[in-house]
Amino acid sequence: LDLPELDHPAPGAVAIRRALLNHLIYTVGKDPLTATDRDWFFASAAVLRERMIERWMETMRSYYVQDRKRVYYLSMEFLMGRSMMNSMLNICCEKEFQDALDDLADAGLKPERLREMEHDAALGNGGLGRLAACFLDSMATLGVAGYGYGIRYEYGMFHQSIEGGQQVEHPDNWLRYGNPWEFPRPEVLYPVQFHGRVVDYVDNHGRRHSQWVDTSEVMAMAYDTPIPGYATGTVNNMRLWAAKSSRDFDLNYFNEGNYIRAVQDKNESENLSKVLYPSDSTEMGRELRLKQQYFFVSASLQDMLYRFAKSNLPLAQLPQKVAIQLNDTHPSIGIAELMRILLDLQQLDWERAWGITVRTFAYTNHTLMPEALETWPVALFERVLPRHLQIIYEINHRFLKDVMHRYPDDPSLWRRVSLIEEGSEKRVRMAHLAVVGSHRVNGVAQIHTRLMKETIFADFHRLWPDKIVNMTNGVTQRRWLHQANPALSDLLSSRIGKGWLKDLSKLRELTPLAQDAPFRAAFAQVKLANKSRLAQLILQRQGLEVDPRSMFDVQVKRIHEYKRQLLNVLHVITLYNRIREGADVPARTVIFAGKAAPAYHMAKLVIRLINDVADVVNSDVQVRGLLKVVFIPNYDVSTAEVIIPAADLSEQISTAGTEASGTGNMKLALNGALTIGTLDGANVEMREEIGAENFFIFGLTADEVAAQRAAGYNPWLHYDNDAQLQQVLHMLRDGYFSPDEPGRYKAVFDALTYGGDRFMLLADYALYVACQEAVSALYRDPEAWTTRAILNVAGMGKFSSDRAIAQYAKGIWNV
Ligand code: DL6
Repeated sequence: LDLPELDHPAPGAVAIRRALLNHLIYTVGKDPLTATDRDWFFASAAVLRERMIERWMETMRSYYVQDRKRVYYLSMEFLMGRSMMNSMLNICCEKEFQDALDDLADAGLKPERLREMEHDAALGNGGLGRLAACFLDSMATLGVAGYGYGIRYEYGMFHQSIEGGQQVEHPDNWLRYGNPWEFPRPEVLYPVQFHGRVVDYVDNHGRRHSQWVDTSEVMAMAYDTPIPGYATGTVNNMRLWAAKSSRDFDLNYFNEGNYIRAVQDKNESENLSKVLYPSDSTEMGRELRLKQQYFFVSASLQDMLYRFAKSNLPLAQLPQKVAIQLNDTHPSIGIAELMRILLDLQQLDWERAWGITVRTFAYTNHTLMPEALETWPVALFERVLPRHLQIIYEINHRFLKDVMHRYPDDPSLWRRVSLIEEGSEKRVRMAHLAVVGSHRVNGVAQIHTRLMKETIFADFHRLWPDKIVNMTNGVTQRRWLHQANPALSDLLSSRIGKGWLKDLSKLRELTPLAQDAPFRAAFAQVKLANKSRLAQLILQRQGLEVDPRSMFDVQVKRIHEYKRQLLNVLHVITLYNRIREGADVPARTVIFAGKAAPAYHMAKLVIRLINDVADVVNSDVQVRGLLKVVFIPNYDVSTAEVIIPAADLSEQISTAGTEASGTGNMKLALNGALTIGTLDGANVEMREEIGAENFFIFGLTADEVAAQRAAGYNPWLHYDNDAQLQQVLHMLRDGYFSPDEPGRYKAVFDALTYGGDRFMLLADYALYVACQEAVSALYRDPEAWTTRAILNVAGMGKFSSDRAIAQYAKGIWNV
């Protein structure tokens, strides 16, 4: 190929350029003359992957040779997003790689387009799945021998479009062009059993045993993805399981000449890993979901025990060599499965098996919302996993015997803590199984952990006062500051060095710089550039122009009643009314993004309302450019990476006591947004770190919410005394924003008033509006605003997932 030589290549760039061309030609099979952007992306991924492989093997080998204790993070969700930039950074050739890409412009490569060619790996719904991804990054960076185990869904989180103001879901066919980061392992294949029945038998020594027989079988096949740590040789592994039929087709049907039926059975088995359930924070009691849970847990446990067996240690030592972290209750069937393996296959007696199990498992709770705590009908369980149900009954029997012994006069306590919920339909309580079967249970922010101890797990806390611990969440600064916000990353590094990439507490060194005028100017400049970049995206995606000099007021997260996007809308309408009455306020662009669970009617109605309000506000000349409302469709990791660095104001306004932690709150503050929020989740700790004077807090506290709820919350009290609120609510009720269908938002009005509103929006409305006024006042003083924004960044050192993982390692995993 006739390519010009590089002028001043960074060391390594020449080799990378050569490797890129080689891979384009020999791996992707394309001539540079005809290569598309996507071809170049695949060539780049091949180069990066190649540079990870040796370290990956070396890491795995060293864990084996050193017989390291392994940490297995079991999660139904891993919301990884894109991997290319992360690999570049962590494999240490970011600068060289960029140089090589720039120099290939002559060969037809467009570096700025390359990034966009990568499809997000969206194997998660939101916070819980993204936390798992941040934790993998931090485990690799800290050198923890951590493995992620999950499901390789063929279809990830649905793609959201907005049509006629409403959410429409489309399948996320993320594997269509192939996934360059994964390694299929057709030889790593485990059988997973379902259905069947249990038979009892007595062995030669007269001991009774059980055996699960006549099962149907699905195979789990492994796909491995390397997880590189930052500035370390460590490359860990994420192993995701895909379902494969145990036979290509059923020979019986085939012999009968029923070819179609034979293939149909194969498809049904493979449906197990077909699609991610697109629902967070609500229980979904579907058989397929239970099967997905058992499927990946069973395969993962077989894999771990295979690895453990290579150490030739007795099973009694499993807890010294293996820690299993349950990411929510979704994998908690693992407790019964390990018991089954130890009892039925290894023939251990109950006490020994139980001791091993409890010391191996730990459980992270991510929600206090009762409707999100999984329970399964006993009848369903019995059909799908009959032996596990027996084991759960036995766990419960022994546990309750102990409780009765300690609290002989408290039958109500026995009922409350039982693993089985009695009622018209008996159900298995997975959270109780997880608590009883784990040696540690953790919440994800201080307030959440306190409330766990006081509410949903109060009885268990009384039984085991040391079991429940706190592990406040964190996010990886590599993705959420360095990659997402390269200009801010450079600015910070130019003043305090790059140490913060590995030790986020170093951000404290920024504190004095808040008083440094040139630094403030540079900081404000970066923010403005990020806002322009977002304005560009909004223009491209929606054809809507927004002013980067207006305040970017951002609420991005799943759409859920408890997160109260609706409260934000009430404020927007209030502001709109005031502006129309002539008020002079600093210009705002209120930006929403987020997906609603497809069956969550109220959440979808809120999306529609936001879009309807946007239509009215954005086209009203009386608004004089002082207010714009935007709903950015299809919020995903990549979109978050553009929105978050551009935010001035971060909306974290859940009803106190409902948001377990939040992690978007952390990402936004880390990028210099000021928070307006309630004393909920991690907001509480962020405010402590950042300083109350730099944080906009409003609203009822969790204790006040509980007290009002107990006393009987009366929304009309707030309605009756607030003319401004009435005006806003009447506009909703009477179809101001939906003239084509005046009754469209009557249900919203009703939910906030007659419905008694669990999330108490009206109780917080006036306080919220007043707090927003304080926000506007501060925004009028750009120097003061920027000072506080810098102090926000400076105070975020605690909220790295590195810190969180270090705490898990010490406090739970003992590694
Ligand atoms: O812990 C991660 C994340 C928290 O930050 C959020 O506050 C919480 O809502 C979320 N929980 C879920 C609920 N899923 N379930 N079950 O996603 O976890």
